[in-house]
Amino acid sequence: MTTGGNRVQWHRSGMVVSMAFLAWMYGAALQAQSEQVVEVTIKDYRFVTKQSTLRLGFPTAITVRNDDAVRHDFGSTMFEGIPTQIEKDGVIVYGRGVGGVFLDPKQDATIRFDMTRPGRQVFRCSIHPTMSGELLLLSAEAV
Ligand SMILES: [Cu+2]
Repeated sequence: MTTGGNRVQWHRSGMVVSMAFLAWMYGAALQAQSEQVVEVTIKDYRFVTKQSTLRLGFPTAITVRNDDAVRHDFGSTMFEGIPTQIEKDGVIVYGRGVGGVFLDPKQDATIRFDMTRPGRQVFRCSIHPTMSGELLLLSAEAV
């Protein structure tokens, strides 16, 4: 993501943030049991992904951990235009147009959103262009 939009939109109007937060709380309360989780570990300049079958339209949490001693980036266009929540260091940021998250050595983060786009979703590290990985999303009919 060298040309993407704002990576994380820290500055939002308070009203948008609180409405979004309420919406998220509502969603979390309803669907805490059905969240699908993807685990991504960054090690030796590679993305190692653990995922089960991912269904569209379900709340999804991508946990990313940087096990390397250098800074990495988990960036993707899969969040484009989708309300996305990023939790890092106990701080939750919410926005649209999120491009991804930077991770310092040994840092982790959780990205939550609703999967809505089928197919292969690529993610990359903008700091190290050779690093990339992908998720495969199946449509509901294919499950
Ligand atoms: Cu990297």
